[in-house]
Amino acid sequence: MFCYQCEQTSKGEGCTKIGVCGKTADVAALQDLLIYTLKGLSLVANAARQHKLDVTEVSRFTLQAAFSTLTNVDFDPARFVALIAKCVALREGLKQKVKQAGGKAEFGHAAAAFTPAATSEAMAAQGEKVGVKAPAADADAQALRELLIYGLKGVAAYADHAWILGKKDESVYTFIHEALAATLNPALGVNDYLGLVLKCGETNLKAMELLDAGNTGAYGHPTPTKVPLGQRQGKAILVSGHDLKDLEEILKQSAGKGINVYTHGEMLPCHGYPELKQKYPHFFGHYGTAWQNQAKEFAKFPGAILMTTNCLQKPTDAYRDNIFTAGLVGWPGVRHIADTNFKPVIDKALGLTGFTADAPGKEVMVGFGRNTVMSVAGKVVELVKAGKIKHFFLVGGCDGAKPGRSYYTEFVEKVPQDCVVLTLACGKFRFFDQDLGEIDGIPRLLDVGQCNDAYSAIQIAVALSKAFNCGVNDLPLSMILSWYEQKAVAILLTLLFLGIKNIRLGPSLPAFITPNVLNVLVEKFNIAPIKTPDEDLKAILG
Ligand code: SF4
Ligand code: SF3
Repeated sequence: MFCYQCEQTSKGEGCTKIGVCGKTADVAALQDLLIYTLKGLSLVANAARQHKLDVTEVSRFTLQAAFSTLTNVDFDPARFVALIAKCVALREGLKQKVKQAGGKAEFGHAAAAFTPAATSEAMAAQGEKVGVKAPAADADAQALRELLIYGLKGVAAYADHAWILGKKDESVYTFIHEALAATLNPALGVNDYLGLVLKCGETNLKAMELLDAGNTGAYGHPTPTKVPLGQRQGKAILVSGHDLKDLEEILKQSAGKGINVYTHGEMLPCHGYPELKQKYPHFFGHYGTAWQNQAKEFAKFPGAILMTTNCLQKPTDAYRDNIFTAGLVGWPGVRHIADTNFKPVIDKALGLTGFTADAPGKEVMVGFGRNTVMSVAGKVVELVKAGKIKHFFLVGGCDGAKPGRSYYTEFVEKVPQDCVVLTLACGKFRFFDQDLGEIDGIPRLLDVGQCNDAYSAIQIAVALSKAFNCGVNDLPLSMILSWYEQKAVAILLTLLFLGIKNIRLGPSLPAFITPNVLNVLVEKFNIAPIKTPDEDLKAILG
């Protein structure tokens, strides 16, 4: 086994026996084999497009399959065996169509002709040979190839979320196929890959724009909303992950049954969507914090739990019977709901005690998406010009279990009173319930949303740069980012594509980046690892 795709990777080098995330060696190898099979499918899809053939089914499959290999999504070997078989079947079917359309029968690489072995074990052995250590021009090209593949997994994830909400863009899927196929060429060098990773960032911007249109089109623009962190007496369902459609379905299907619905992790910002919060009075509040605390938090939740994509951890015995997975999420032996009929979740909630008494708690504010923030842009500009707001910090990204992540809590605590903190994604749980107060009616802590809402944060930065008549890099704005999985990699590539400089990244730099590649990123984008909150604040504010 060798996997180093996430921030949590063992010793900052690579997981070699079992993933720190809980991924087993066979699942790691099957995921590598699936990516390899997708590369072969991509070669055929590229040829099919040249012959103007319809590749809709192949595109959707590619998104789902790549998303399944994202960290903390699917740990079930059986699901990967099925995905690999389907990938080969789609590839062979598409080959026939290409041939009938007068195209070639050979695709120049073994990946397009590969046959999976008969057993899961033998397939895992095949996967071991085609993983991250496959030949490349040199170590730097290999590093950039893996950076590209992880970025593509992130793009696939966002494009899949968007597809579920009816938003599609052929250019996104075309690039994913072209880039996956390109990684099969061992002659590609550093400059080729640099071009591809920036194009990946550009494509991700499109995917995120689609997703933004999907979310706001279906559920309205988020508005400032207070979310209770306490509990209400009654039966309960907890929904975690990022899939708004699943949350909506749970709300619809559980209405009028005496069940209160709570969000967990990245679902918190969903309380800000008018079509969710205002339509369903039993959509009550938020429970718990970020994904890495789920074992502790889920064990104490007295209701049913639904895990949508992405960050699932190994369920403990304390709640194994109460948890369900949906969409692309999977854990061997955990009940999976593939068709959005959530009756089993509702029945489970009705059979459990629920909360036996009201337990009032704090409240947090969500709903500062681009629409809301832009509506007060004029006032914000005035406050900056009057010297009342000195600087903006975007403190966002993933959370995780490492102790170094307390940097982000401390950073926000130390941000001076005349500065505003924008945040998004699950890293916010390091400080989300702090009362940072207001500056002339503008809250000092603005929750832009999920990691899926990074498009909204980018639009806010662009709007501010227009209001100040300067470039985004010239704004009094600093990005202090934390990464964990491959959605964050895709967002980072988007920021680089947009030419955003001076990003501070932590808690540690990716293990797959070589010193030479890091030098390129530093030279071109002045990207820097986080130091201490004091040092970084001093360097930024002077
Ligand atoms: Fe290790 Fe991360 Fe890979 Fe899991 S996803 S095996 S923690 S590098
Ligand atoms: Fe978090 Fe998984 Fe990345 Fe959506 S829930 S940001 S880690």
